[in-house]
Amino acid sequence: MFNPDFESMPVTKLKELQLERLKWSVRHAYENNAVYKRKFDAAGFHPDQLKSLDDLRRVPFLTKHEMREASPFGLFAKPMKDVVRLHSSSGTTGNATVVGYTRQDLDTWATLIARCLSACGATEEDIVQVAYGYGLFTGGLGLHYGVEKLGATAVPISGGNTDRQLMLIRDYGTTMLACTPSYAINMIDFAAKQMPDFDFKKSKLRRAIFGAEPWTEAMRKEIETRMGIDAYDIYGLSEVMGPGVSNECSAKQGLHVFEDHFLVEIIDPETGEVLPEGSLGEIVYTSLTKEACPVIRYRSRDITRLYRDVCSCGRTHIKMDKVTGRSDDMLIIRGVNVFPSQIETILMEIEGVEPHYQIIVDRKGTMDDIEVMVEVEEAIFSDELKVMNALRDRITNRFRSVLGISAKVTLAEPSSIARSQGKAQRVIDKRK
Ligand code: DLL
Repeated sequence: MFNPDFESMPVTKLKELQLERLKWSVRHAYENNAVYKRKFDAAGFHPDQLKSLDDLRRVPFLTKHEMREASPFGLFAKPMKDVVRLHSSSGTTGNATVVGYTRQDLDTWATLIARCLSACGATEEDIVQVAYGYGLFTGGLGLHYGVEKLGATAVPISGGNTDRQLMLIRDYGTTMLACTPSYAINMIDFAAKQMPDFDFKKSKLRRAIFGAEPWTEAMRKEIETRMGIDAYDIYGLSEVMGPGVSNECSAKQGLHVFEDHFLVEIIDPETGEVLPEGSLGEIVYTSLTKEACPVIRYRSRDITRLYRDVCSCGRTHIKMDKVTGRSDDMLIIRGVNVFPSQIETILMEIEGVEPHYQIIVDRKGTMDDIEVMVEVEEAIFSDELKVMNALRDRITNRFRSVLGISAKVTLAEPSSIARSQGKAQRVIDKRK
């Protein structure tokens, strides 16, 4: 562990620390930001009323919409002279949100990423190729400073330039890869097609830290087998900090949320009611130490579950399930709720199918229509029509029996679906 005192702190002590920090954070937001002051006043809440962690329920939620309205700097609680870096959310839904960091915030962030890398088994001996995009996106620079904080070696290549990525893995002896899982699949595909003499299994690559988008267990297995590595999940969101809000440990059963810096709740996305531990719902974040951009009860729209168990890694921090999607990614197909990740799981179980797919949603009259396009192996694509038809029927039947939806399945030629260098665009929603 990078910070054993904090990461394995007994839960009662951890809660005491959270309460102390929560009081500071809520007061900091109230006293130094006009938007928070207005919201708290309107809800009849004053920071003096916060006596226990449960009192947080009296505080109003902060929505993505409010964040955007306040953009660029309306939710800052420090003067610009103290803000040393800006980043922005990727803006997948609506406009991007701008976030700021003080020197202290950047130090906390780097420390939390160092914790994540350590949780994946990395040490200062590792050479970490940071293939998340550098720039306003938090992935590249976020990982970068964490690698340096750990004392490992950062290779700041950013996303793209796939041939160069592979050359550096070989020439620099990269031991760890940091990128989106979809970009890792892209690298595997590129190597197979364009660099036949490149073999991941002969490289020094041993582990990877993948995140920034949902990815299934089936996808993990696929990448681990093809690259000959151990792959871990890193989660985060710009509004709350960037990558490093939570990370998997050696147990690979859920992601520990760094509770000494973030307080988490699960709510019913429809009613806003706080749900008991173990329930599936929307995760809500409250920052406990952030200076420039505190978030108080921020509704992330990410859907997951929280639970505290005795983890084999020794960390005491609460765990969240792998995020399967955001509430706004959920497709409602003729009344049936489907997440793209459920479609991925089915596709990855079927032999002959490649891990490249896209989901197209449209509305015909009043009915939602879904088409799943998936690439198939070269040999199958050039095979007889009979083989193709049988494969298409198998996939269609699995969608019907497992998810209860009837989807049009299109088997696509190898390499015909756009490859990602960052976050993959899995869903094309023509209804919007
Ligand atoms: O994606 C931060 C990040 C960078 C995380 C690199 C991990 C690695 P945003 O661009 O603001 O920030 O997007 C945040 O992406 O609310 C989730 O919906 C999704 N997301 C991020 N990590 C994961 C993950 C970065 N491991 C949004 N699994 C979040 C599933 C993820 N979804």
